[in-house]
Amino acid sequence: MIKRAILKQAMGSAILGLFFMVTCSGVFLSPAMAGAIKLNYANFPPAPTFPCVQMERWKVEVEKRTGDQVQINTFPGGTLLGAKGMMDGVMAGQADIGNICMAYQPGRFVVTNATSLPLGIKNAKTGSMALLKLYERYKPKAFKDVVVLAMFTNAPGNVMSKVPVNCLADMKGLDLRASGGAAQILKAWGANPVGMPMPATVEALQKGTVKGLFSSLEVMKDFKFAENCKYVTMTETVIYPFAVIMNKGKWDSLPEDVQKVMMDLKKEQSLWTGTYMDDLIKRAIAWSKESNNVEFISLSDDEKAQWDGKLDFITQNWIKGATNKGLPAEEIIKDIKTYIQ
Ligand code: 3IO
Repeated sequence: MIKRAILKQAMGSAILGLFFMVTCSGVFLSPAMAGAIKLNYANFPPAPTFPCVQMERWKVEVEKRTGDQVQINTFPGGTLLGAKGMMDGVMAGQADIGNICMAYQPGRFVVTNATSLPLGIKNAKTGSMALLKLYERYKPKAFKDVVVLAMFTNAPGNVMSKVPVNCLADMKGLDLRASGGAAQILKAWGANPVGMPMPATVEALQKGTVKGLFSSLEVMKDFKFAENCKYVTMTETVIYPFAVIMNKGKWDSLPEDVQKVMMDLKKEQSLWTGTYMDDLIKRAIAWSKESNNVEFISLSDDEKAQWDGKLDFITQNWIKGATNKGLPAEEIIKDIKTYIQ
């Protein structure tokens, strides 16, 4: 008993001594200490997918450019926040930083979701730059309680399916997964849109709840959809806008030099991600052909004109809705068209 008490006391003073050594040497107090600022960054899809690849790239750049003052802890795969709770979760401080896909809450991000109208965005690089410009120009209210760290889009969507789709007639009643505004597009083409975030699609395809999906083709590789979907019909229609956002209170607590590093990275990161995505699409197409013998179906000019012609009303409807909400809808569309030229 006595021995133990002595041991306890000795340990206690050793810890106390260590505490003084550390505090007196200033290690506890210096804000420039490595990793002194810790930020949690939440993401909803699995680690190998592009939203998480760009997250890891951002982490590395921020840690490097702040001289390791900042340590970013990343949480892919919905381990901290999921697809639908991302925006509110970051606003509430459950994560400091989060990556949102705006299509999952179409009514919430009216202005930025205009980039997902069928306006002819050709690739992710163009889409990403147009989206960021649109955001900077209109500073939509939806983002007033957060700080935007980057914005980017995926590449234009195509139909990935278990059955070949050669013409509009083949789309009739086909259960295809899509989210946000893309559901309207699939409906206009005669298909039956089934809404769910991307990560839920893996099981839906395996179980047969859906016969395919409509999105950018990198998912053929990153989610291994090529194992289920042996056909791709090249429609090259519409992108999804994404944003990386930070909790406002957390932002305000950061030193100015750290804030500057992040703001200087905003456009660069957006461009990096768009470029990464476009390259990834090329690799995913090659991989799908080589490893899974996927057949790529292109539409004739006549057929493509028919598909495109079914979508004109979508932008018109958006303009009506946005105008009713008091937004300069015509101007927003005109701006996007200019940005993507
Ligand atoms: C997406 C979301 C998470 C991971 C990879 C992705 N590629 C494209 C999307 C956008 C999306 O959710 C969708 O509905 O196509």
